[in-house]
Amino acid sequence: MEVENGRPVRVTGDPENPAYRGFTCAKGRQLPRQHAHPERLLFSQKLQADGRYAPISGRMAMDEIAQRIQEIVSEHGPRSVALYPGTYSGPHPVSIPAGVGWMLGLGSKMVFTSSAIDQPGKHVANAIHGRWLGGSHVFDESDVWLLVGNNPLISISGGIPPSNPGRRLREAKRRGMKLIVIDPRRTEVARFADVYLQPRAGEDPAILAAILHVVIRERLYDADFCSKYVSGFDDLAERVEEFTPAHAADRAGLTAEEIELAARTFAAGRRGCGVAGTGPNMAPHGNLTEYLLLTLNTLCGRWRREGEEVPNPGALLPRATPKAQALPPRAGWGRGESLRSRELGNSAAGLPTGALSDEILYTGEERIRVLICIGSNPVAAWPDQLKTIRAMEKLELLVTLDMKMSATSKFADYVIAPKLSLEVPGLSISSEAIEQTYVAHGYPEPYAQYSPALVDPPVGSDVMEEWEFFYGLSQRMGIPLRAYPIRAETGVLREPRDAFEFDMKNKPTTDEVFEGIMNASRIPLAEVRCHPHGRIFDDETIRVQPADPDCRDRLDVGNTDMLLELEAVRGELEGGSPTRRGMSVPDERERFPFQLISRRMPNVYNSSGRDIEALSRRKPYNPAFLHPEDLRMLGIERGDLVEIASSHASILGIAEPASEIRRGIVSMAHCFGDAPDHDSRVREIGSNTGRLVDNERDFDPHTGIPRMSAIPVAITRA
Ligand SMILES: Nc1nc2c(c(=O)[nH]1)N[C@H]1C(S)=C(S)[C@@H](COP(=O)(O)OP(=O)(O)OC[C@H]3O[C@@H](n4cnc5c(=O)[nH]c(N)nc54)[C@H](O)[C@@H]3O)O[C@H]1N2
Ligand SMILES: Nc1nc2c(c(=O)[nH]1)N[C@H]1C(S)=C(S)[C@@H](COP(=O)(O)OP(=O)(O)OC[C@H]3O[C@@H](n4cnc5c(=O)[nH]c(N)nc54)[C@H](O)[C@@H]3O)O[C@H]1N2
Ligand SMILES: [Mo]
Repeated sequence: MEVENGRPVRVTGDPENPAYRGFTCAKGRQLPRQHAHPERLLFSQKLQADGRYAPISGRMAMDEIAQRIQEIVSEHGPRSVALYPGTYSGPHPVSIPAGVGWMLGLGSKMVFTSSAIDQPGKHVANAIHGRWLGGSHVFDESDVWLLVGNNPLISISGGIPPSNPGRRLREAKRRGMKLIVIDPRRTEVARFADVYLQPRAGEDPAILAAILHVVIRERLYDADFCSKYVSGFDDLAERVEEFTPAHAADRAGLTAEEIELAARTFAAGRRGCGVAGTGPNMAPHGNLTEYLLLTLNTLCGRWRREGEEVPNPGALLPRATPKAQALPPRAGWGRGESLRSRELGNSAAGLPTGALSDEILYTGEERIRVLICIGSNPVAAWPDQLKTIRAMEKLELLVTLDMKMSATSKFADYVIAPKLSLEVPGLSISSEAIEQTYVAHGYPEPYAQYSPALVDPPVGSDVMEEWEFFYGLSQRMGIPLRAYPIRAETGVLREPRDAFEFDMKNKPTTDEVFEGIMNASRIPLAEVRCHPHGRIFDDETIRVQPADPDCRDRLDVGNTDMLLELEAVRGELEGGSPTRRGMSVPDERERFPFQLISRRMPNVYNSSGRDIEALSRRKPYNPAFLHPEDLRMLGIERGDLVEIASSHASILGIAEPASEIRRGIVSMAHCFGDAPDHDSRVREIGSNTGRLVDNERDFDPHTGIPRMSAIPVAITRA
């Protein structure tokens, strides 16, 4: 990064960085513009009686907020306070630990994260299937790879390592890796696929069950691994028997041969993994999709065995102590705290964020009255936007920590102006640690980097780091602050870390807090700091140890609830039985003949980036992408305004032909638009697909995530 007059001016890739090798993403390259954005908040804001906002010093904001929370808590108890960390808590490694630490100090467990409206099925499936303590195969060593509804070349988030996914994919193809992609849109990554399936949306459980059917019928599984380490095989085999390739093909609009080819190709590899993304997790039965994928990996024995080296023994993470054995299944849901407003509770994916607006709107005792948002944007991101807005209006206190007056901040009582990424020290820990919760995510090598704060905040501004806000609240409320280490749902075993106690008299620096929370890193932070370009710390070889002699634990591929859900999927289309929306499938398909699916666009990050001109130059809105033949059939042309209606609400969209999309599908990015007052600006800000989502229908009974992809919609000219 180049600095002129104390301000960042240019970001370019670092060819000397051994993991990224010069790769950056467009959004990263525009950080200087984000930092200098005219709408960036240089002062915290307080809502005035007349509905306008006025600047307030950070200290005074913390005084007032602490006092208000104390009043509400003394009347209604700590449970009335909720915290919602979103995607921009990720780049700031201390912000979630400090926010959660403050909540626990306060005595509230009401922490809701964006994970529960992202890929909650991953957490649930990993819990009930169990985890393999030797870890998974990684992309760079594999000869087959399956992607189900993710697009890592654009999302740069999972499925292919985030450090230069394009180069890694090209190298893998050159090595002869076979890539299988299942996605209703022929995505950027699907162009590299050896086997590409373009199904109707929402049929992933049936397709994966049929792939398992073929793997079992043709005995393509790893019988030795299954006999030693797996339970539930016979129940699974019995359940998938009726999921013939012909049945799945019929529902998903594929051919049986395509599904058979995908199954045989996947099973023929020696090393590999199947990974799903947000698409199928937001479509119904996300837990089941993730569970069937883990089951497929397990049947094919795609786990590291005794004596094999682990590719990433940890850098900022503690040292791996992998073992060739299963961590037995645990409860996927029903884990402690429950909502008052709905029959939903804490699952392996945390509390049900998809239902948080109900918990705020609830009229009984113990509702949520205070919400603190860290780097998150409920009005843009939560399912059912109109209900979310009602919830924001009902809160007694809404505080956001946000760099601008986001769609949510416009409803806030206080908006705390934060320091931005280049103004604070940074660590690569969040991309490393994700390996602990998700299979085949994170860095495939022991890479780590520390970067110091590179510039000061703008002269005259009053901004703070997210953790400083929670530290300030804790001080004022007289509660100790502790940062807890990431609690691993554990991909490979690791040495434990200790919680870090903040000194509540002498405020630590961010660097001191980093030292404190990285207290058990395999590579000491001081050593990581000596390598300004980042480094792959491949100095140590750690191999998977033999299983404990008396270990009988097994991975479970026959979970009763999942097999019952699969049975229900089998029955869904039969005899015109009513869907959970109260309509038979044929009736619904007639009234709402299209399926709206989720996607990500290259130059935005959820609700961030679309206001940076260099990023949105070509299109500041989120087009409604449709197959050209569908547009012709509807009499709609490129750029026409269309109305997209679900059974719940309707939004405007701007039509854009895209021949890579399956017919009958409309593909549209989320987190665009704003509250309804701004709808007439659809050509400048796009529209909010979350408004189409009904968060009380077709929701997952365990994580609460509603149907946010594969939504039945009707499309007409507006
Ligand atoms: N319909 C539909 N809904 C979806 C999805 C979908 O595919 N379809 N995707 C879901 C997914 S996967 C997710 S993760 C959620 C995202 O949900 P959220 O995390 O709630 O939403 P974001 O838009 O990512 O919010 C980021 C906020 O951080 C602010 N920000 C930017 N930089 C900084 C910073 O440095 N510090 C601070 N404090 N704030 C900053 C931005 O201005 C923005 O308001 O949305 C979910 N919602
Ligand atoms: N450029 C950019 N990058 C991002 C983000 C962003 O907003 N922009 N957001 C970040 C966040 S918060 C996240 S969680 C990750 C997500 O990362 P990914 O999961 O890779 O997200 P997408 O690129 O949206 O890929 C989802 C794919 O699912 C497909 N799909 C939709 N419905 C279905 C279905 O029912 N079945 C199947 N098989 N496929 C379906 C869509 O066509 C799409 O190609 O990306 C992160 N990276
Ligand atoms: Mo996400």
